[in-house]
Amino acid sequence: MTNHNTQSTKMVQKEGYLSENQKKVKDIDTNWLQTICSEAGTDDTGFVEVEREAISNQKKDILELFPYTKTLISFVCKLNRDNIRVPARSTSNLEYHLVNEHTNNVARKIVAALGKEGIRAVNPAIGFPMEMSRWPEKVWVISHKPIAVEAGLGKMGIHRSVIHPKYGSFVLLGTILINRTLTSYSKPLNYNPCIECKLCSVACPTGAISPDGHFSFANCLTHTYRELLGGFIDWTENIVESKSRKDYRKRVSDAETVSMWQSLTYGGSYKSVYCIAVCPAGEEVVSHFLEDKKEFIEKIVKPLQSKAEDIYVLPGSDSEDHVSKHFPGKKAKKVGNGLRPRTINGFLDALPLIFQRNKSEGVDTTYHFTFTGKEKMKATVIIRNKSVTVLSDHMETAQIHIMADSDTWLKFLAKEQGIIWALFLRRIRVKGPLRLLQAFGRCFPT
Ligand code: B12
Ligand code: SF4
Repeated sequence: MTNHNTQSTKMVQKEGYLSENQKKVKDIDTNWLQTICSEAGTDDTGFVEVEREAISNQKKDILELFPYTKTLISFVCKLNRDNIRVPARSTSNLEYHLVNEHTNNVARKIVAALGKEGIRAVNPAIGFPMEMSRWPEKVWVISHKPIAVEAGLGKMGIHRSVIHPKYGSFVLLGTILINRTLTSYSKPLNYNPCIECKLCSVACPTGAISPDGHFSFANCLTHTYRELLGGFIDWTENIVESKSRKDYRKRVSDAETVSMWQSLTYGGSYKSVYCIAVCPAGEEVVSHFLEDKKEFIEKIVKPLQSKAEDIYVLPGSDSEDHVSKHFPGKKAKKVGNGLRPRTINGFLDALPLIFQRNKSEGVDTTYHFTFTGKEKMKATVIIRNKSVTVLSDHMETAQIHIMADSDTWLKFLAKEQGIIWALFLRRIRVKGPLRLLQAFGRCFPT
C-alpha cells in the first residue's frame, strides 16, 4: 500500500485553494493518503466512512468532536514484542509509554501533513489524556477498537483487544478524523486471527478474561489500572482516612507508595498486560508458538504466572477467589476501584461492567427498582444463567422490589450512607426477601 501518486498529490495541493463547496465533490485519492500515513510512521492503515453502520453508535461522539468528519483514518503502530512479554513491569511499561507517545506523534504528523494540503483533520488521544469530568462514565472520546476492526486492521480476540493479522496483539491503535471523502474505503477482515488458544485467559491474574470470551471490565480495571483512573481515588482516600503514619503504612506498603510516585512522575504503571504478552496470534508471531508450544509456555507464560506480586482485587469479587485458586505465588490485596456512580442512569449502565458472574451462580431473580426524589425512574435487573440484563421500566414478575430515594441510593453505593439507617428512615424500602438483596450485593460488590 505504498503506491505514492504524485499526480493526485498535485491535485490535492491545488484543492487546498478550493472553497468548501468545491472540495465536497472531490474525493481524495486513497493511495495518496495511504502514503502520507505510512511516511508519517503508521505500520498499517485503513479507511472508514463516518456513515458506516457498524460504528453508528459512535457517530454522535465523532461529530461532536469534529462536526466536519467524513472519513476516519485508522492506523496501528507496532509494539516491540519481547519488551512487552518480560515479567519486569518497568520494561513493559516503558514500551507502552514510548509507543503511546509515538502513536500520538504519528497522528499529529498526519494531521499536519494534511493541513498543508488544505485538508482539515483532528487526532483524538490514543488513550490518555481523557475527559475525566465525565468519570465514571465514558471518559474517552473515540473508541479506536471498533474503527480499527471496520478498517480491516484486525479483529477483537478473546482478550478483547484488536489482533492485527500480521503483528498480532502487539499494536496500539489511533484514529484521525478528516473532512473529506475518499476514492475507496477498507473492509473488515473476513476471519479472526485469534487462534482461541485461551492463553490470555490462563495468564490473566485477575481472572477478568473467561475462556468463553466474557470480559470483566471491573476486575481488569481494579488491578491493571490501580495507579491510573479510579485506583488513584482509593489511594487518596486511604491517605485522608489514615489516622497516623503507622495506620497509613498498614494500608499502603512503602513499595506501593513509591510505585504511585513513579506512576505520577514517569507515567502510569499498568500492573498487568499479560493477556497481550502471551498472545501468540498474528502471522509474525504465531510460528514461535506453533513450533514449540511447550517452550513458549515455559519461557513466556509461566514466568508471568509464577511472578510473586500483589493482585489488586475488590473485596468479595471473582478476582479475589481467582487469585487464591490459581496463583498461589501471588497475593490478593483488597482495595477499592473508585467506580461509584453519580447518577441512577450511571448506576444502571455500570451494572454489566461490575457484574461478578461466578458470585451469581444459582441466582435466578428479577429485581424491580423504583427510584424517587431527584431522579425518578423504574428499572428491572434480571440475574439469570450467570449473566445480567438491565431493562428500563418494570418488566417480568419480580421476586423483590426495591424502592429508593435516588440521592440516598447513590450515597449508599458511595458508602456515605449506611443501609440500616436508610431502611429505618424508609428512604430505602424493600418488598421481598432480604437474602435476594444480599445476593444482589454479592453480584455487584463496590
Ligand atoms: C476503556 C479502555 C480500557 C478499559 C476497558 C477495556 C475494554 N475491553 O474496553 C480497561 C481499563 C479495562 C482497559 C484495559 C486495557 N487496555 Co484499554 N482502552 C480503553 C479505551 C479508552 C476505550 C475502549 C473502548 O473503546 N471500549 C468500547 C468497546 C469497544 O469495548 P468493549 O470491550 O465492547 O466495552 C467495554 C467498554 O465500553 C468499557 N466501559 C464501559 N463504560 C465504561 C466506563 C469507564 C469509566 C471505563 C474506564 C470503561 C467503560 O467496558 C466495556 C466492557 O469491557 C481504549 C482507547 C480508546 N480511546 O479507544 C483503550 C484500548 C482499548 N486499550 C488498550 C490497551 C493496550 C489496554 C491494556 C492492554 C492496558 C494497556 N497497557 O494499555 C488493557 C487490556 C485489557 C483488555 N484485555 O481489554 C488498547 C488496545 C490495543 C488493541 N490492540 O486493541 C486501546 C485501543 C488503546 C490504544 N489506542 O491502543 N482499557
Ligand atoms: S491469547 Fe489466544 S485466545 Fe487469547 S486473544 Fe490471543 S490467540 Fe486469542
